[in-house]
Amino acid sequence: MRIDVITIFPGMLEGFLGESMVKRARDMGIVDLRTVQLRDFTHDRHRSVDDRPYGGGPGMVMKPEPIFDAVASLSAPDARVVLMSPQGRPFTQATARDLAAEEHLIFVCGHYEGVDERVREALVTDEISIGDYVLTNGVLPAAVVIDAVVRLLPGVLGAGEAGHQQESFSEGKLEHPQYTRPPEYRGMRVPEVLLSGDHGAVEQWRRAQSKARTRARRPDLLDGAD
Ligand code: JCQ
Repeated sequence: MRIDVITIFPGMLEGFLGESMVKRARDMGIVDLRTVQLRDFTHDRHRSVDDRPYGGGPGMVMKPEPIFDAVASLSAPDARVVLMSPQGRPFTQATARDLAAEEHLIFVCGHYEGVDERVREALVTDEISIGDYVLTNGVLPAAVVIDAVVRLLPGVLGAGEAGHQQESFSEGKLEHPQYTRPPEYRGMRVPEVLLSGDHGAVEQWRRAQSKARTRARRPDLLDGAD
């Protein structure tokens, strides 16, 4: 998969990408990930990527020309062009699976008060939000989406980790509690059933725990959403 990220803060993304599982995927040649400096597509002396809003008001708006030119420089007519913004459709595991099936993703990271609406009209194919809060720019949201997508690409997770994808959110429920050694720590015992060796009983216990935890913390998931 090819991923391009258009931003005025490429260093923010490179820091994350140089450490995470995404680095492993890059080293293995599974993902070809590049950052594109938006300021390289400006034409004025100050390399401006934003300007004052027509109609007045506070804040600045991202200019259309550098964004259109940056995307055009990638000459990728078939790529999905993803705008990260609080106004987007909420990001879910289903969105991650959908994007993981693509050949080429281009992320446009917004800043300031927003982007000129013509970018949405004529360039962006997907507008995605990672949650109902406002950040200073779209780089961290893009990193979140990239992380969720890249771990789904074949070969990125180890054999042991891969089957795990089927559980939890993919099945629409929260994870059951997990324990490892020792069997007692500071007076807290691991539930007896997990030490019993009875795989059927363990499975039953985990299912019940998962359901109870989902009902308590995320009842919205039990209504069949995603
Ligand atoms: C993404 N949840 C929050 C901030 C404007 C495109 O316009 C803007 C983009 C941002 C950055 O993204 C977020 C965000 N999901 O803040 C303001």
